[in-house]
Amino acid sequence: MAKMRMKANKGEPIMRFCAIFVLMLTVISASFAEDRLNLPDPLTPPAGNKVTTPAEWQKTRRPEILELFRTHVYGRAPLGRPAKMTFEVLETNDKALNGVATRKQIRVHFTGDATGPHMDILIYLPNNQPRPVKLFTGMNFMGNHTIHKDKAIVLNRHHTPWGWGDRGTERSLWDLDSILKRGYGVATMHCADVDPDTKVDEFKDGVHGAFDPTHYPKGRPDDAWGTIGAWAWALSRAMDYFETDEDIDHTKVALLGHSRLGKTALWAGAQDERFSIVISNDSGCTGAALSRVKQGETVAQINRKFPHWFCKNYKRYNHKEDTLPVDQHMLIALMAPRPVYIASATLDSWAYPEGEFLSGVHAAPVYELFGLTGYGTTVMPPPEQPINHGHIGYHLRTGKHDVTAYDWKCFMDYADKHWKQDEGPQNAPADADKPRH
Ligand code: GTR
Repeated sequence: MAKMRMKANKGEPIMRFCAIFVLMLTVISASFAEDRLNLPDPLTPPAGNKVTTPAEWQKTRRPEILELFRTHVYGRAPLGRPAKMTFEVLETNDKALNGVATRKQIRVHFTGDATGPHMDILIYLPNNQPRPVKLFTGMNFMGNHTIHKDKAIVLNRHHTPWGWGDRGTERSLWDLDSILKRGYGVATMHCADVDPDTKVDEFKDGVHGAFDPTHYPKGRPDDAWGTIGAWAWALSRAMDYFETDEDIDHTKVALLGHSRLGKTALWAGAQDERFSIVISNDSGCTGAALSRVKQGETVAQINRKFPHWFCKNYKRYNHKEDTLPVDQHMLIALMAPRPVYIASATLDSWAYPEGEFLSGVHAAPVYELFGLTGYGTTVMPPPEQPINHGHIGYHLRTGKHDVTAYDWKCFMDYADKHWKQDEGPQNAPADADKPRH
């Protein structure tokens, strides 16, 4: 044990050096790239005048940008909330995790048919908090049963191309105990319940299989929803459930996701304004990172490797990022005026931290339209120095592509700040409005 610790200490300065070196390279190459960026202005339509009021943004420009993302990038979901969708309570137990939490497991029957596609929502609410509870929600990669060793979690056997996880194997990504300790609930669902993330099924299974055929009698259109579109749609169905649960404060739900599920969280948060805070962790290309920067993963690379993630139209922009009518800062801007948070990791050059940071910089004018501050700076902060006072937050963590306890701490600090601000001064005496002498 002592030996191991010594080894770790020796390696630490090297790791730190590598991280700083990679960061410096990133910053140098990005500032070079930024000079040449020709980003579309989120506030100015191609044919028309610059939007100057929040009302104009909400009424015309915001829907227009959403439509551009639907048509050219993520595709169009054929429906919103299915009329026949039902929620089945599989379990409610207020003695979960040694009495610390209430665990609920809810099955969403998308078509209302128990033999049709369904998604299980696993929910933990801290018992020491008054109801309704504020919540962090997001999808998981390997099944609800992987986020904690709790044996009561319904085993999910939907396979993804990246395999099958045993109980608790992904628990480091969720830090459940700390989240509950800080008074927040967690709700998660397995992305493969919704769509299995493969290109070989030709959209025959998951929710595509259930909802596509009658809508696409002449074959799949070039702007039909892909896998990320389906996952994002399902997050809104989870929100449909939260609205029905009196133990959950559905006005204070933070939506987050890591990597491909970070792209998903951003797309879901952009479309569905019921999510109060949206958080992207290492979401990279077609997530938070600007495509025109052309560093890290590019549009052509992502389309080649994951042709099923986005709509067919998106392939037209392979090696032609400059012709896209949008870039990812406009996706970030679609969260306005809600707080949005972007997280990167120093060694995650594939997701390109500088490109992720820059989309927040260029989304700021939309927040300013609402009288709000974005980051409040255009300078990328060093690792472990979060920017979290404005309506766009950011941190860079030392290390690799991952979600760690440090990331969660930053997300919760950010939520504390914004949600407590909304509530006004804490513990104010009942007569706080009266003059005090
Ligand atoms: C990578 C992909 C990234 C990212 C990541 C993940 O292979 O190129 O865009 O989404 O997978 O989801 O883990």
